[in-house]
Amino acid sequence: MNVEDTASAIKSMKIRGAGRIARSASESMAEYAKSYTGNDKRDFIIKLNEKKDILLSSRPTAVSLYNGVMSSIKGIDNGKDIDDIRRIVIENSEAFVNNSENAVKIIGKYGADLVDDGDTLLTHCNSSAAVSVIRTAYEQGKDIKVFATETRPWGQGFITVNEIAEAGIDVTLVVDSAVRSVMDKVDKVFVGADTITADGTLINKIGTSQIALIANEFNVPFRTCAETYKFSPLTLKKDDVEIELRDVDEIIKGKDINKKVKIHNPVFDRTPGKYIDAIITERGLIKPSDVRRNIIEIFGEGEQ
Ligand code: RUB
Repeated sequence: MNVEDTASAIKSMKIRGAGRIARSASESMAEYAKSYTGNDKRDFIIKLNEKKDILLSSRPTAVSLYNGVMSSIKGIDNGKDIDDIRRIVIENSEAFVNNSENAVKIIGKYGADLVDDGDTLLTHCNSSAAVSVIRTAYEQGKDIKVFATETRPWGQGFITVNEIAEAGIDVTLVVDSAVRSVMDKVDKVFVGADTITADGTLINKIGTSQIALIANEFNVPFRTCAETYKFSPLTLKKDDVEIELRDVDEIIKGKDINKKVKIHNPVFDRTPGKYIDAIITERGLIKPSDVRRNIIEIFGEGEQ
């Protein structure tokens, strides 16, 4: 898919989930590099930067999009000529997508090792990384049950329960407000991540922070499953991650509601690191307090 169509599919959530948007954006940069027919190296670099900006403006919160797109154009300024720049973008994109897909599998394994036979798990929204943990635990032969939240307003939980049921796992759908009433039956919570900030704050689907608080109240371990490209180098100096506000129609369409009522539709929230037992990454388990050090190791300390 070309860059413009990819950006529009991300905006309208035909492509959604932090990992998927990052991979599809990176792939569309490679598609653009393949299709470039000009003969001016400087023009090619300018156009690649314009395409980058189109993708980055499609959704504001998940840093995976930024990391995926930026890693696709890494080193283009050192490209010798147009063919060399094209090769750099294609190879970068292939490496990002392969590493991303592998990371989800590795996270599945590390996460599943934390699941015991007979456990009941709870997940929120639809996270490929969290579903990978659940599937892998089941494939390891563990007898597990899962609660999955509906995830208002968009209903990503329906995707999750179908994926889990298709894998043969016992799964129960609950509305978001039922989390506290079922937490006494839950042994472990696994959710995904859109962004992890340098101070170990998790930014994920709206409702995640309430689940973390409830898990904390019940002494249930709360873990987020996050490839390290969900870590934000942009937050090393300043944490100003924008929480996306989406169209209020997602909430009120088809509802009988007085015109004077104001509607607020934030689609992500922030969970402080103190409520997170571990971040499960392809590098292993990371404590929220170690995120800053990991960001510096992976991305460096320089200007982002
Ligand atoms: C999706 C969401 C997911 C994370 C992680 O929100 O919050 O938990 O993106 O997903 P939306 P993954 O549906 O609004 O994109 O593990 O697949 O990257």
